[in-house]
Amino acid sequence: MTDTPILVSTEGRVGLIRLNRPAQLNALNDALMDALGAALLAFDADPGVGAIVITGSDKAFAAGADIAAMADWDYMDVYQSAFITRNWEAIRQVRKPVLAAVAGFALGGGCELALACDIVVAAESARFALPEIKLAMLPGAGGTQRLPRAIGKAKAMDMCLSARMLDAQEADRYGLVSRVVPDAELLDRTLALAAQIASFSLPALMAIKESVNRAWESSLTEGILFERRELYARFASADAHEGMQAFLDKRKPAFQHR
Ligand code: DAK
Repeated sequence: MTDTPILVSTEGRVGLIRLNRPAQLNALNDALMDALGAALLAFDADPGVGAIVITGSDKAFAAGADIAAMADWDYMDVYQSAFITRNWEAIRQVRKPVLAAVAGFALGGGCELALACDIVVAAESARFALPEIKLAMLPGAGGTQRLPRAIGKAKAMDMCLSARMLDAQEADRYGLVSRVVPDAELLDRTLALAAQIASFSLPALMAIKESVNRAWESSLTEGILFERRELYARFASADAHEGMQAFLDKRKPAFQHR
């Protein structure tokens, strides 16, 4: 048992959040999701942080929503309290890049949490599934929407309807994850990637994240219009002028994140 559902720290400009319910394979209960949402929003507001990493344990990123907590709820409980929406969706408000470092099980809500991150780095041991159908539930934290966008309808239907579990290499082939690394290197490699990202201009990172997310949510014409406006806005950014001048001066840019 632990009283601290997440552990929060910073390494340079990277905010690190470790899910910390190892005895329950990091099953996602309200205490954990409240704390995770608060930590994400705190890092998002912290000018010293440029990227955020979420990780779990060696055995589980997260084995899903906490089944023990949910077992007795009825419709009015989840409807009136806006289950999922009230805390899980804090991650959608985060404007900085969020990376998931996944080892072991990423099941149900754990898989959905990874899908809500911007970059997923998987250890060889990572296993991804949306097994809610086994409980006569459905993936209700974005899984039925984000998974087909990530890997296409055919693979997503297979995973949602049959509870098929993907190993890390399959997840990589299908486009569910960004990179696969050895287990022993997972956190170091993800933190190094996050540090590299965080070294870039923060407003440019936020503009890129917002533009790529637009590709999911709009037509190509609207998305390209949005992208073009974001590109024009870079010319109002001191960092963009610094980046171009540094290239011409053959020196490293000194970004002010403005
Ligand atoms: N919830 C609560 N406890 C869990 C858990 C979970 N999801 N997963 C594991 N645990 C607990 C186990 O009960 C066990 O506790 P003790 O018996 O030691 O007290 C401990 O973690 C270790 O688990 P196992 O003994 O089972 O470990 P194994 O290595 O044998 O198996 C496993 C690992 C991951 C294959 C297995 O634990 C498992 O199948 N877990 C359940 C995975 C699962 O079904 N996940 C999906 C959860 S449903 C909704 C929106 C979203 C959702 C639902 C509703 N609405 C909008 C309404 C999302 C739903 C889900 O995510």
